[in-house]
Amino acid sequence: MDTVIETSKTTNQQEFLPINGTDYLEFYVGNAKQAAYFYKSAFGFQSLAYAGLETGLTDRTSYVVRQGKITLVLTAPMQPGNEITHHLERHGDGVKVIAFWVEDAEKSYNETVKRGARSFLKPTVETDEHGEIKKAGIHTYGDTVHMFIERKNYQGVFLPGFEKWESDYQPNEIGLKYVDHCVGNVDWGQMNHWAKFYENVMGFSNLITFDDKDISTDYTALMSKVMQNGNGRIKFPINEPALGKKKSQIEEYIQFYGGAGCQHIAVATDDIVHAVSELKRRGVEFLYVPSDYYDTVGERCGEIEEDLKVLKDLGILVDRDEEGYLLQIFTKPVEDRPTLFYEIIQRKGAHSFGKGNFQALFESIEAEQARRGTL
Ligand code: TYF
Ligand code: FE
Repeated sequence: MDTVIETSKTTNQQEFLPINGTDYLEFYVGNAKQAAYFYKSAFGFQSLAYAGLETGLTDRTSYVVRQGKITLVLTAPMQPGNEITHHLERHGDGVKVIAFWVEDAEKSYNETVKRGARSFLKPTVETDEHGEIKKAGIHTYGDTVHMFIERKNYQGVFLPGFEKWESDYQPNEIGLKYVDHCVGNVDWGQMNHWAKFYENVMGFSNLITFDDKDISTDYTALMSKVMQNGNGRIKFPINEPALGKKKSQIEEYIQFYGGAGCQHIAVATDDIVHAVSELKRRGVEFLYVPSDYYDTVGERCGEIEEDLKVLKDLGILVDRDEEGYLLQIFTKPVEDRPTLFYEIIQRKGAHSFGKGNFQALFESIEAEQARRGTL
C-alpha cells in the first residue's frame, strides 16, 4: 500500500495559531432565502440569525442556520457587480468562507500573514449592544478564505449586525453534530503547494497521504493529503487530479467550479442510520454503491454493532482501521453544477477517511459522471 500515515507530530501549532474549532461556513448563493429553506427542511438546521435590508444592509442578505456545533451562513448578493455577484458568476453556489473560532483574531492574522498568507481582511472590531467581536481573514485555495473570529466578549446570537431570526417553520434536527473535515480540490500540481501552505503558514501537519495508486479505479485518479491542526479539530484533505483513462472527478469539479474550491463537507453524527433515514425522507439524494459491496463488508471490517441489512438498505459504507471503524455516505452534489457535496460520517474509533471504500465510492462517482456526460 502506498498510503503514508504519520503518527501525530506534536508541533507548536496550537501556540502560534490556537484554534478552538470551526466557527462557521459561509456560502455565496444565488438565493439565500431558498438555500436556508433547503438546509432547514432537508438537513434539519435551525433558524439562528438574519441580516439584510431590515437590518440596514443593501448589498447582501444572509441567513444563518445552526445544528449542533455546525453554523452555516447563506449569503446572496443584492446588487450587480459586487464581490458576491462576481463570485457567483464564476463559481455558482459554493463555500466562500471557512471560519475558525480563535482566542485572538489579530494574533492569528499577524502570525499567518508573517508566514506568507495573503491578507483578505485586516483585523477589524465590530460591536453592537451585545458586545464586541474581532475578526480578520486570509486567502486560501481559489477564491476561498479563512476568517479568524474572536468572540470571547460577545453575547449576541451570531455576530454584530445580525438579528435573531425567529421563524415558525422549524423542521426537526436530524442529529448532525460538528464539522468533521472540509475537503479542498485544487488544480493539477497544486496539492503540495497547498499542503505546504497549511504546514508553513498555519502550522498544520500531514496526517495521511493518498497517492494515485490508492485510488485505483480506471478514471477517477486523484491524490490527497490530509492536513490537520494541533488539537485535531480542523482537518483539511487537499485533493488534486491525477492522470487516468478518463476525466478525474477532481478535474470535473475544477472545470465546473471555475478553479479550486471546497469539494465536500463531512458532518459528524452519533446515529448515522437515523440521520440518513431522515435525509432520504426529506429528499436528499445519495450516491449508491452496487449491492455486492455488502457481500465483503464482513470480511473486510469484522464485527460491527449495526445491522448490515439496515446499512445496505440505506447505502451506508463501512471501513475499519487500526483504531476502530467508521460509517459514511456521500450525497450527490447539492447544486446544479457537479461541485459541492456532503459526507455524513459516524466514527466508531476510526480516525481515518474510509480508504477501504474508495474503490466502490469512486466507481459510483464515475457512474454519475457518465450520466452527466462529463467523463
Ligand atoms: O475526505 C475523504 O478523503 C473521503 C474520501 O472525491 C473521498 O471522504 C475523497 C475524495 C473524494 C470523495 C471522497
Ligand atoms: Fe471525506
